[in-house]
Amino acid sequence: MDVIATAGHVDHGKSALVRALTGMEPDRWAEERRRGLTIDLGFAWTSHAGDIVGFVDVPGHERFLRNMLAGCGAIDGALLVVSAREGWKEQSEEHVQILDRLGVRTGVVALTHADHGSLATGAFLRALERAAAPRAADPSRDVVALSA
Ligand SMILES: Nc1nc2c(ncn2[C@@H]2O[C@H](COP(=O)(O)OP(=O)(O)OP(=O)(O)O)[C@@H](O)[C@H]2O)c(=O)[nH]1
Ligand SMILES: [Mg+2]
Repeated sequence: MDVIATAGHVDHGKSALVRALTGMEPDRWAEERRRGLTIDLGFAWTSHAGDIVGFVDVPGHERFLRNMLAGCGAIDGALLVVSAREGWKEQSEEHVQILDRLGVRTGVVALTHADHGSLATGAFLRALERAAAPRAADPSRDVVALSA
């Protein structure tokens, strides 16, 4: 089983994407559902090509950074979620720096909210440029535009 952790700024669509990919609800607590905000780690899984793929859904809000850190300590890859509407934000950068320092070298960038406006808007293009920017220790990072 491979385990993938989400990463990215608050409200950029991490939990919605995990829900769409697995059919499972990653926000476990009533308070999270009431506030529409992930606070604690969420867990979901699906099967792919005969194997199980597990997801750890992390909070994007800066106040819950410790929970994000707890969730991505032993993962096989990251699903970095960047809203095409808002573009690259503080926790996009912070989470990527954390993943870099933890040695997570495998990942996919999901440009969410692709249904919001044109894929040629400035925010979308800047997010794409930033997310795909080559990093010395990160030779490949696929970027996928989607809508959950
Ligand atoms: N239109 C549209 N709405 C989306 C998309 N993805 C997520 N949303 C909405 O965006 C809002 C935030 O989505 P979440 O999945 O809660 O965001 P999050 O990144 O998990 O937020 P935190 O866990 O609090 O950091 C919700 O209202 C979602 O329904 C998308 O691709 N298109
Ligand atoms: Mg969430």
